[in-house]
Amino acid sequence: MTVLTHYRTCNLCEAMCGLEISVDGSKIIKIEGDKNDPFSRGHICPKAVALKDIYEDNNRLKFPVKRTIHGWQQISWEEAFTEVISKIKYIQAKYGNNAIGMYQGNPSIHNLGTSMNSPAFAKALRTKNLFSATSADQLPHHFAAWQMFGHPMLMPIPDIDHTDYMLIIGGNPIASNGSIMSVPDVANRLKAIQKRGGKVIVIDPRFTETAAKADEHHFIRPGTDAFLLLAMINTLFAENLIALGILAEFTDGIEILRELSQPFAPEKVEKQTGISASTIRQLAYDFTKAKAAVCYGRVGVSVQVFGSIAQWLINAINVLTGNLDREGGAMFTAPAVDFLARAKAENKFNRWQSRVRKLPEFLGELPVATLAEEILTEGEGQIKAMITSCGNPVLSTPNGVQVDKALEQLEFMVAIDIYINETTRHAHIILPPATGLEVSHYDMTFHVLAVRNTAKYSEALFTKAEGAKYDWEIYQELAHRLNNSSDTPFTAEPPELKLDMGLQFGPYSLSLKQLKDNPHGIDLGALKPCLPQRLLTLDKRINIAPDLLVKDIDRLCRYLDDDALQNGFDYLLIGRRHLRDNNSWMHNAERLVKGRNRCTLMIHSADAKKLNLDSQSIVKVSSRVGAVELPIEITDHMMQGVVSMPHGYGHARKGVKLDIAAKYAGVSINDLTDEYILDELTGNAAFNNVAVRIERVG
Ligand SMILES: Nc1nc2c(c(=O)[nH]1)N[C@H]1C(S)=C(S)[C@@H](COP(=O)(O)OP(=O)(O)OC[C@H]3O[C@@H](n4cnc5c(=O)[nH]c(N)nc54)[C@H](O)[C@@H]3O)O[C@H]1N2
Ligand SMILES: Nc1nc2c(c(=O)[nH]1)N[C@H]1C(S)=C(S)[C@@H](COP(=O)(O)OP(=O)(O)OC[C@H]3O[C@@H](n4cnc5c(=O)[nH]c(N)nc54)[C@H](O)[C@@H]3O)O[C@H]1N2
Ligand code: SF4
Ligand SMILES: [Mo]
Repeated sequence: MTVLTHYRTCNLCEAMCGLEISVDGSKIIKIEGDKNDPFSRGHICPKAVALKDIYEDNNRLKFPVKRTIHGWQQISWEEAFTEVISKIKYIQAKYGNNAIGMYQGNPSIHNLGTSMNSPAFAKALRTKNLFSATSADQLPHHFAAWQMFGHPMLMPIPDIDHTDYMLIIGGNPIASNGSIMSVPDVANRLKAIQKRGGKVIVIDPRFTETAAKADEHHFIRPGTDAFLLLAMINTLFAENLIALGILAEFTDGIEILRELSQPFAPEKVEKQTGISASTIRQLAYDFTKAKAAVCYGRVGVSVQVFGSIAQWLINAINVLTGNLDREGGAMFTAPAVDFLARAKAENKFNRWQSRVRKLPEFLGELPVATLAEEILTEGEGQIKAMITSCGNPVLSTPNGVQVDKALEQLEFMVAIDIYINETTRHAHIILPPATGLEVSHYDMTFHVLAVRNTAKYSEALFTKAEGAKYDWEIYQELAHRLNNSSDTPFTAEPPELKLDMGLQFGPYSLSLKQLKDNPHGIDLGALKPCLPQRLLTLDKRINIAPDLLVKDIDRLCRYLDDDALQNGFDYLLIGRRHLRDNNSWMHNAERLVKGRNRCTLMIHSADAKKLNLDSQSIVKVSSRVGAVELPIEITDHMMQGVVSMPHGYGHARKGVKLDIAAKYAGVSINDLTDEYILDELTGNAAFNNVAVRIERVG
């Protein structure tokens, strides 16, 4: 036996953990954390080992397949490309360019070849109907960053390794390993805050795994974070705690913020938020008392009806207290490939609207909450064909049942994906790229969002299956065939060429060779202050009170004395993540799904009692759009009146070819979530504000 050791970055979540993989030929002996990775320092989570399962998974596709009346049949790449392109061209000629829709999912950003090449393909479609998981996730972060700092990717990242006070709102990094905060080994990094005398505070409707490690946890009613944040800002002004420091020299709009926070004294928001006025005041004091503090909000505050206001106010608190761009506060990265260096301020919002509901475009995309109706509603501009890439909108987007129905009636659908799942089963053709251990890797995006500047390139461990294609080959070929006549010669270009250039032009003048010579990665140091130079606003100033966001406060005010959030139902449903899940697509790895059923409805014991439920009960949960049945889990870790279930389950649909996931099918939370419950300003899905009824079954 000749055992070789391979080093690479795990591409499954945002944490970028370094892996040490021992292989004997094509056999993986073990996958461990790479202790010499300067960023992750040996940390991994259980999902990393599942890279082996994905590599070996018999359900994973390696060659194009076509859906026929006799089932799925393998076809050649040439036949697949020819048919896909001729169908796209036919449909665009018949109905117009907008008759093609495209949805791109989360792994797009976790794959070098896809992240660098799918945009050109999407552009070649010349359609306004582009969608992605962004509008089911972090869109409010981009919106607030663009409005305040001039660019959607200029998002401040918590300097977790140097802060003394970390206020975490709507994030559960112990389970998720951090997001818009690439932070491997987060548990130890949080513990280090406490060891140096600092504090970690969690605001969440559930007492989460992160809350369990924190110094304080406060329950909050889902969707009401904007009230809490305004009351904190109100306190900062009322108690003379505003201290911008050097930021004062280039920040505008302070007086507007003072005025608009006036009606939101802590006492005024107690009922809505469920947090006492004294606690809110204390949070504001403690935040300003700390040597360096950071307020960080993640998906729990993003996917709610006031997601954009909340992300804006989180940034605002960091600015008002002088904690933006300060060591231990919220900082900006200096990545080795710096695509922001040449970026400029431009309008990227509401340049067009969706056809049916007139939802606004942002960053060239429309909100995914409108996808199904754009397919189902007849008339000029109706979507007749779809391309999905790295995405599973049937399980991941609001009112998944309707998305399912919509995809079923398309004239044509192509999926660029590695599995036949809830979404791709509707495709006529699936184009599967090589993935995981078969591809090289560099995190274009997550180095921009990391708590420390590092750079790392990973070579492919295994060669792809013979005759298989890389993602960059697929996207480039598709784009080429759309843009050129069939006799124009073409060879695909590996992403390494552009990566090498990006590194050389970057702030550290690195090269691909240097990264190859350093397989554990290169440490480029802690985050450093960079304002006002780094700002991308036209006037190089921070706008702490952007008009669009200020105007949206009127909408918020309508909820102040009102129970509109409950929509007449008794319970609010929120989501949750578990360390062993990865959105919808990793339930086909036995080692991650075995054991206790995780697809349960968590409910507080007092609520269970009210509903006459015991620990063995199955409940029917219904919302405006649908109903599901699932077992409950009684726990006082839930806020009363709030229930939680994970997303990404619901694999029992007909035609799904995921043998292991089928045994742990569960039900989909997005059969309950509502495509009309949105952050109305941006159209982002508000998964966490779905009101539901709960009944005992049997
Ligand atoms: N209710 C509720 N819904 C949610 C959320 C929530 O918290 N609550 N979270 C939202 C969030 S944050 C997100 S990001 C979205 C995710 O939404 P999606 O991105 O739509 O869903 P995923 O489950 O990540 O699906 C990934 C797809 O990519 C495929 N895939 C995996 N690897 C590769 C690859 O290398 N190449 C290709 N081509 N395909 C690959 C998988 O087979 C799968 O089909 O879900 C959102 N939905
Ligand atoms: N293991 C694992 N890791 C993942 C993923 C995964 O599916 N599994 N998905 C990846 C993806 S795509 C993303 S975007 C990230 C997300 O990373 P996180 O944002 O850390 O994800 P969650 O664990 O969903 O944490 C959201 C928290 O918000 C809380 N919450 C819900 N509603 C509200 C509210 O109205 N207000 C407040 N204050 N809190 C609320 C929830 O209870 C939950 O604890 O995780 C990534 N990492
Ligand atoms: S935390 Fe994320 S990056 Fe690290 S091993 Fe787990 S899945 Fe991979
Ligand atoms: Mo996400």
